[in-house]
Amino acid sequence: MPENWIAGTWVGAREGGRREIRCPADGSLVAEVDESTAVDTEAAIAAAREAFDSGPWPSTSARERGDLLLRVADLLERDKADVARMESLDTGKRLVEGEYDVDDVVSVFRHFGHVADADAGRVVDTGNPGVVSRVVHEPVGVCGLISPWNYPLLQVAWKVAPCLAAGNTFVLKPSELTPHTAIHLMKLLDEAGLPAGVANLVLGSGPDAGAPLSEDPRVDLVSFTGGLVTGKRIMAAAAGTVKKVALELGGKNPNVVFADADYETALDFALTAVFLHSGQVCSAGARLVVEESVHDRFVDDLVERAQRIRLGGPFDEKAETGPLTSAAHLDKVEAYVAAGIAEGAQLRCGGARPDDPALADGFYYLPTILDGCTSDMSVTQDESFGPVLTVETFTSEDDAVAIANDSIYGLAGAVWTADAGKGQRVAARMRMGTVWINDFHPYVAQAEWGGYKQSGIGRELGEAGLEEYRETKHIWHNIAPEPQHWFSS
Ligand code: TXE
Repeated sequence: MPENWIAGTWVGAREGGRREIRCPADGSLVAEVDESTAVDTEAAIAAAREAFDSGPWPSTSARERGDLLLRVADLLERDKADVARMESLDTGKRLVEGEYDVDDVVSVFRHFGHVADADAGRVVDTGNPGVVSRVVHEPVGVCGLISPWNYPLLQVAWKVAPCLAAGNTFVLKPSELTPHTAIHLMKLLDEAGLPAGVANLVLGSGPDAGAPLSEDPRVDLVSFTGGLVTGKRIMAAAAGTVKKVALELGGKNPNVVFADADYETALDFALTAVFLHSGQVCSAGARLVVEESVHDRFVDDLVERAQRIRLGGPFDEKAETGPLTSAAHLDKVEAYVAAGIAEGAQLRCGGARPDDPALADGFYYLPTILDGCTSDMSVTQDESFGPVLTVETFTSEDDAVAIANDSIYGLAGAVWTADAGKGQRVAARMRMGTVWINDFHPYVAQAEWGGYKQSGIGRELGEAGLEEYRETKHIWHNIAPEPQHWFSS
């Protein structure tokens, strides 16, 4: 079956390309899918344009659109087992994590389903009884949605659900590494009753299938989640036609641990913060900033526990985390660690691929801790997106804040302390879109998510998540027009 979904029909890549999707856990072939090029994306853009300009979707009521999203949430729950399995095969992540991800996806569709009609605009008091003045929300138009491979369907849901809630049409280009759940989502949108041409999907690489979404004048908005370098490229390309741009570009997220924190809990969460999904999480707590007085014990204990983390594939019930997504990504993480050691970081554990023959065909990398780091090293500044923790120390609250903020990124961070006042003070000074106090990673669809500084532009989820996909118009209605006689002639 062809895998591009364009104008309500499954079509193959016009130039006939195919791509093998292999499970990163063992290299096994999952499937072959279409590998599209710009011609396919242009056809998808044309379909989305036509559906926006002439189709019924943009003018359906916001409640109808919300109801459709709620139906999609129900369908995803129905298909949870299959969707989780697809996600785990494409990403190599543990099946249980694939299942958690589907639950999160459902909550995102429900959130935007509920809020779709929550804000119909407002009436403005002009002081003039002859005028009715309203501020209304309208869809932006055709949206280009480009998503990554770490949480494939969740990242898609964060874009697709608000995009549809606001009445837009879209072309989705998921990561070429993990296309299956996006394909399935198109089937569910169709089953839920979405008109043809509103949702369009093209599979393929970023430079070929993705690039037209930030260049084509028929696209009004481009929303991208991925790496900083690609994000800058997309923003520059979008400038040519002044598209609306939404970017989520990851981070180098500090996890600040004060000596008075609940020791065991802070230790446990410091591990999850960075080693969950082998560090392939935009909010990964990859930068431990720990108070000097507890540093030695804390890092010794972290190393001891990190060395016991069990690696394995999606269906290995003993596994605690999985592989990296690709050979290229594994190479990148290895080079990052080598650069850190060359800069003077002290390798405390990991720093290599595992020697277990059962893992030899997967892209595994051992949980790695680099101690003795400073803010001027590349390892504390650059995102590795792998299972690599850097450790820095501080001696005062001001020092902790300065180190935590010494980054071009500003996506997320955490502070651990038993002193509630200190927690609030430090959190208020941390320049990040999300700060956890005595926690790491949780998010809810009702609260905004997004980055300060070079971590991105705009907000996903929450109320502002819908704003990204809406234009706001002021309609001034003079209900008693009369000549003004401004000019006497
Ligand atoms: O991402 P890319 P890559 C970070 C992480 C990782 C780095 C690179 O540090 O090591 O990014 O990963 C599409 N026009 N994050 O190379 O290139 C591409 O096809 C249009 C953080 O895998 O950013 C895919 O669909 N599209 C992150 C998507 O962009 C283009 C999640 C992401 O790919 C394109 C993943 C182009 N010119 C990686 N080039 C997060 N924020 O969560 C590529 N793409």
